[in-house]
Amino acid sequence: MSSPPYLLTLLAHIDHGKTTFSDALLSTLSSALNPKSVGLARLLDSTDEERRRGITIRLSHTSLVFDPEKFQLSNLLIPPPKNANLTIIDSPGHHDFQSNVGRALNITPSSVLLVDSLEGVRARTIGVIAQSVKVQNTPLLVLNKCDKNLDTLRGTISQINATTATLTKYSSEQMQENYQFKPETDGVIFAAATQCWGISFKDYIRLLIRRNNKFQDYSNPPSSNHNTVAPSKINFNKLLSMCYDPKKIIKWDPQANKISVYKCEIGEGTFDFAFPSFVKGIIEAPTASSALAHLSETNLIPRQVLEILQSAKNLKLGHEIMRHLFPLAKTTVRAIITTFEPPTPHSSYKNKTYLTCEGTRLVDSRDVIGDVKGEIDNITICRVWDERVNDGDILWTLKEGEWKESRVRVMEWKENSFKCVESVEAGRCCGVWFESVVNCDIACMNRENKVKREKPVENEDKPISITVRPEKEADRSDFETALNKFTLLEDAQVVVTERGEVVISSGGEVEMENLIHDFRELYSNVSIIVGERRISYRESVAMFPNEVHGYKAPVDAPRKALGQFTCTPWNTILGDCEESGWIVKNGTCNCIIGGNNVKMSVYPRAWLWEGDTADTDVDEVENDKIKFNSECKDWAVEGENWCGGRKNVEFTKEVKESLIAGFREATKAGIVAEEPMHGVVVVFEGLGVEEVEEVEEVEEVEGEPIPPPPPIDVGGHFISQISKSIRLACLSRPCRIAESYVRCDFQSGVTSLGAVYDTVSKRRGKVIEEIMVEGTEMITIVVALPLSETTGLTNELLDRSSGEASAPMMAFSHWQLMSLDPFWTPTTEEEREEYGEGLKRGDKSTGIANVAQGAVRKVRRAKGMVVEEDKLVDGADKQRNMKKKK
Ligand SMILES: Nc1nc2c(ncn2[C@@H]2O[C@H](COP(=O)(O)OP(=O)(O)OP(=O)(O)O)[C@@H](O)[C@H]2O)c(=O)[nH]1
Ligand SMILES: [Mg+2]
Repeated sequence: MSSPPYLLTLLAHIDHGKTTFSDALLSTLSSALNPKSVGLARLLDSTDEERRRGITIRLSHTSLVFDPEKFQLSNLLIPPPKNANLTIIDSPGHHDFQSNVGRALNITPSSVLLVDSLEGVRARTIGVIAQSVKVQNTPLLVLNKCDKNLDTLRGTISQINATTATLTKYSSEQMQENYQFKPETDGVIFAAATQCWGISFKDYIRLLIRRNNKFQDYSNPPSSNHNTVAPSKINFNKLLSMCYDPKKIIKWDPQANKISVYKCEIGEGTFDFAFPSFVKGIIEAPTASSALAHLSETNLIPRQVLEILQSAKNLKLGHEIMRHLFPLAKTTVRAIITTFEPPTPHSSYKNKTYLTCEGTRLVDSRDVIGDVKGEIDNITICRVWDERVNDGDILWTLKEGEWKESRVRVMEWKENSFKCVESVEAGRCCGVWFESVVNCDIACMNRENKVKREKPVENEDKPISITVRPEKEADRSDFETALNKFTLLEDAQVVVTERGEVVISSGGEVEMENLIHDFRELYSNVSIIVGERRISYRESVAMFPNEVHGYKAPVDAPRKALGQFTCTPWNTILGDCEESGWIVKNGTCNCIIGGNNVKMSVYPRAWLWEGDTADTDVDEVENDKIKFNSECKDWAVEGENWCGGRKNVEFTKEVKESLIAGFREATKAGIVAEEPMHGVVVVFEGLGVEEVEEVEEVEEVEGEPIPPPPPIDVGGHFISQISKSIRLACLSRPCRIAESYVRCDFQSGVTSLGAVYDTVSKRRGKVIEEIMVEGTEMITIVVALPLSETTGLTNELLDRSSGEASAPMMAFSHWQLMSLDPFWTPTTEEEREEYGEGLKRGDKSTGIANVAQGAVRKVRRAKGMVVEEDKLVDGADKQRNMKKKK
């Protein structure tokens, strides 16, 4: 029986070599693969789609058992368990599938961060580090593709450390420490996954020292600057840190039998020069014998080892020698054992295997058939990560930080319902019913194996949506069954709108394409029609440019603003508003609902949208919160919206609850295009009973108490009216639309830069960074681009750069407010002169490129809402009736 596994997730930007790395481990630790097939077999990319695209889409894992003695690792400070088990999960590097990475991270305490040593930190490298920081998942660092580059190791590590430092800025000191990679430890590996070798800098120093077996204890630090010191006096750790010093070079002097430390110029130190040239001497040698000659010159490899290598006839290249001397699996295993705590053996669970599930969603018991129906109320959909889970096992479950033991029943989805099964194998999805908890976060055999987690995995943004429907209406019931299954087992977000439309959302175009492909191929046996791509926006309000810029908010100038397009809910509210005499002005609304007079104000949280990047200044958010708290009672937060009541006003519990309910309803769907509202603060100023003119004077009779005022009716009508008045108050502020931005990261040759920048600026993109890739003519370009402008970007870049630009890697970056007013029409004399009286469409064809208006129209049209398009035909010729000549 194998021991509990070291569980690790492989993390990296796309194509940095995760799947190849797992191939390399498989080739050494199992007999599944020949080293020559590493990188070609890609065993963990098993689905057809993954093989066709050459990228990882689904999480897949493999469990490897290794014998520490075989690797001569049993003499380590922390002895590894015998027959240790290493379970690695290969995750996708493509941004669209980032939620899969989050799921893997949530069930593994540690990870391996791979970075291409030449490309360095890329968009998804930042993304995966952020995801890993969120769940406090400690990583090892593997600088991969060292066969291509060994010249910029220091720079790449500094770049990675700078990135992790920024991302752990607000974490504990321990976390900040864990995320600083030190090349002088075993936790940083320099590897060539395709060649199956991996060496740590410490390995190289070990060679230096092991040159003479007498040098085992190094206690005193040497003095630098040409002083030669006996190695026996050197403290190993001190020595390592000296070796990393760019101004010192350390050499073994065979004649004097001493280690000498010399002062040197930057870039000539041990780490920057001696170590890379040692490796290069081997791998760049044209033949195995010249590589061996280099090794014997360096005098670092014991003669016996060299002789063994010389006699091995099958060695053709230096890479093969590297693989023999420093097998990647061994370096990795050593790094894992020395960096991570050993998994606790679960001796109390003899005869039972290790299991981890990941709870995702609840299913109603109506979906279950079989003998268990009566006792089952909720089923959690789980994925089994290791070995198998048996029906009736007792598992440890974690929910809201609390561990609890619970018996489980396991079932599999078969023909539209869950059926109990005896056991479920690793890698499979299943339904699990927990006897004593509902929807736990994770479940496993041994709770000590799990690290504590502060937050659940992030709720990823899925900005791209499309609608699907069955081709024939008669197939709807089959379609819905398929959809049900799809929702349960795939990582898609599926929403059925009020209009009955089925909307599938995803993180990007590739994920969407893949989801639709899977839905068609695996789930739905009826033909489906896929609608147009839909992008979500957010709605907000801006500050008061009214007085400053002569701005007229729609409420103050209904006709002009509405000339642009009909905004149905607005009209309805306006009607109500006129009838009931609500006073709406500059973000406040004073309304009378059922005899109550409610006053509220709406403020924009303007800072939320300031700046071009996602990193909102946390201090500023805090300041705003303090300001809000000093004047108001903080009641509720809904997304990025806040609501509260004035401090000096008392609201009863029922009134407060109804006001919050109204606020929630109003912010769920904004007034302009029913998109969610963001960055809005609603303050309830007061509530009173309206003074009605003909109120009977209540005569005060001496001695009798004054009758209390009539109770305030705070039912459904009150809530909906509050919601309407909040939306109306929002509309009396300048309305704004926010769009989501992606960070695109690609490379281009210098010659095609002009065409590339032209493409980017045409799509309203902004260049954030340009970095020359060292030793090449290529430039890495990072741009922020609105998501709506990314359709077809890859092809356009390729076309315009004649194939020189690489396909852009996109990752969600931030939401940004459009400065344009979607209600804008020419009002001043000059504007009318320039743009004319006529109504203009919100697109570029008419001279006014009002992107905000265009976006609103698009969303409204997609949602089936009324859109009053420009009916005027500018400069149209007189229409003629074409009579057919007989
Ligand atoms: N030269 C060199 N190429 C490598 C190395 N490791 C991987 N590659 C190549 O890099 C490419 C991508 O490797 P993969 O293993 O598919 O990368 P991945 O990180 O799994 O990619 P995704 O799953 O799509 O995120 C392949 O063409 C590999 O052959 C390496 O050590 N050296
Ligand atoms: Mg892969």
